[in-house]
Amino acid sequence: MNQFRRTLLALTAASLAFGASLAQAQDIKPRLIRFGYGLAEASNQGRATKVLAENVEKLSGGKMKLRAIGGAALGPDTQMQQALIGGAQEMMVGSTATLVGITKEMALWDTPFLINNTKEADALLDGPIGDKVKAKLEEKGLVGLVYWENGFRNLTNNKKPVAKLEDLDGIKLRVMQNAVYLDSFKTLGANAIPLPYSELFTALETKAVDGQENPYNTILSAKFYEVQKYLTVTNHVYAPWIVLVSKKYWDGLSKDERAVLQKAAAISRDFERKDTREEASKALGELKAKGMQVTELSAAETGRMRDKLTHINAGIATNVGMELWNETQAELAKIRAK
Ligand code: TF8
Repeated sequence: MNQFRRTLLALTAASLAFGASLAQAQDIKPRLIRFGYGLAEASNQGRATKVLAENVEKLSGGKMKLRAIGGAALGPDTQMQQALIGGAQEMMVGSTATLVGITKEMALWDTPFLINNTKEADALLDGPIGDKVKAKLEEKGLVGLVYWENGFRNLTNNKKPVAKLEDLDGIKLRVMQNAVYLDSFKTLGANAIPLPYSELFTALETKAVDGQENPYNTILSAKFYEVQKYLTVTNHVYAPWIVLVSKKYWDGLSKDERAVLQKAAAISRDFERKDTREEASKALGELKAKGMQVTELSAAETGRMRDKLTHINAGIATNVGMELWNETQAELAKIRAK
């Protein structure tokens, strides 16, 4: 063996030993994490969950395993949140809107037309305001890791094309279990009915409700186009998802184990937003191809809708606190000026 090869071998052996000792130095135990989510496996939520699981496993040297349980098999968002608080389940991803009963500050993200585009969304959610709202979860027994994108919500129904506000009159519209959504759509004239997501498809299919609102991605992946004829492009609110950990579980993890979850969550967030945006950019065309009749709201009608909904902002501001509300407006002004 020549000198070069001998040196190379010695170096490789040294670096292997170093790597192994690093892995051992890390305080990571074998862990099984049950991670629940509401959408189907073949959805943006399901795909990002897979990326999260892969990275938890990789970053922990195979010691930590995330078992993904989709399709609301562990119950709707609100039920999983309680399971996390009680320590019966370790992790989940779900809507911030369904968290408002636990942490009132989450209602900030329900504000109609608060966020205009994805650049604003990322800057606001990943900045000081997003952190502040997330931090409020801890006193309630939850740890918020990252925000994923659910997206801009649009309206579908099976009764008639909705081209103006008055068309909403009498439409039985499923909304999330959230007071702001309920008030918003009542204000707009719909007969708003709160239902958990897990009951939505059946409710549409059996005509218990006429319509619903969700981002294009979900209308597509949940096959709402099979039971909904009309889609109106409203973009009335940007809705985030949030990745949560049970605080009880979190408190029992080592620093290294927490770092694994944090790092993997950040990777999953970046993947999820990119994936969701790519899908959303193509989804409208696909929904049309599936037979949905699409109505674009005129600027004047969008303006009327905005004006009507401005009335509920005062209520949201009171609920989340005037200070947080004002800070949010200031932060948005800063983001928009950039
Ligand atoms: C809804 C939401 C859903 C989420 C999901 C189950 O309409 O948009 O995407 O709750 O996590 O309920």
